[in-house]
Amino acid sequence: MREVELRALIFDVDGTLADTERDGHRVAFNAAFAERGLPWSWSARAYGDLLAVAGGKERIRHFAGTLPAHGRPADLEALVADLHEEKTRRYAALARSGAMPLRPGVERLLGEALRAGLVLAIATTTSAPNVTALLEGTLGRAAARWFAVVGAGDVVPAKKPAPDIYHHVLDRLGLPPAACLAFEDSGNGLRAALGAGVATVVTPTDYTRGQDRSGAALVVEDLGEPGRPGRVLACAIPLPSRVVVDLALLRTVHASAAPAGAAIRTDP
Ligand code: XBP
Ligand code: MG
Repeated sequence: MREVELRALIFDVDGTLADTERDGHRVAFNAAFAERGLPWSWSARAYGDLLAVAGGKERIRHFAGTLPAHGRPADLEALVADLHEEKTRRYAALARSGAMPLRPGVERLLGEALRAGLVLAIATTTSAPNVTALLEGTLGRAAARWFAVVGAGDVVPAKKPAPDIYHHVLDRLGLPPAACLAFEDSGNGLRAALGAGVATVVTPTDYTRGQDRSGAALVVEDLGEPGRPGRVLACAIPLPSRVVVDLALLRTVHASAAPAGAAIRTDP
């Protein structure tokens, strides 16, 4: 049994706070490509494969590398930077418009945690302007101040599944990993959190449903709402088949979580 008290909840953004990839980031990437007159357009299916590459700039660079030599742009780095700036402008406008609502239970759990005196943080690969825009578009301008630390994008050299962003957030929180729980949607994100020693709750999306969730402390379809509990997909402790993820449940899961990274086998 873990002896350390739960002090902080660390949230991933894309796929975890909100389901932002298919109808948000992907749409913004395609609009940026069209704006620059490029014959590139990522289908929902192709984008699901491209999500294996964390980071929008890295994703564009990877995609360009898959093109036949004659289709590759001359000055790739300049193009990647320009496209990503345009894409981020478009995505932030979409996020600020409220087009991407928070996933079930997210707003409820954030409020419960704050009222109980827990610290909130964000550890994400996406760019910082996107985080601010999504919080403004879903919770209002003041919500950015709910999070003691926002670790985003290029603030660390290596992106998920590297643990760097979680190390960055833990350092700035001044908390040990054992005092925290992470919330992620993808295999890359889970490995990043476990790599930093943080026990993790996974709420998969359509894009990440089939990914390896080994090591997760809890896998649940979403955080649920009273009267609409989320289906439990895997957990190391006995739970009902559906749960509302609240602080009482999180404290139980946290207390029983094996040292992060232990191979809790889950069938995707
Ligand atoms: C998801 C990502 C990001 C977004 C695109 O981040 O990998 O790259 O897909 O955002 P997370 P950018 O799940 O860690 O929140 O274009 O700003 O990278
Ligand atoms: Mg994610």
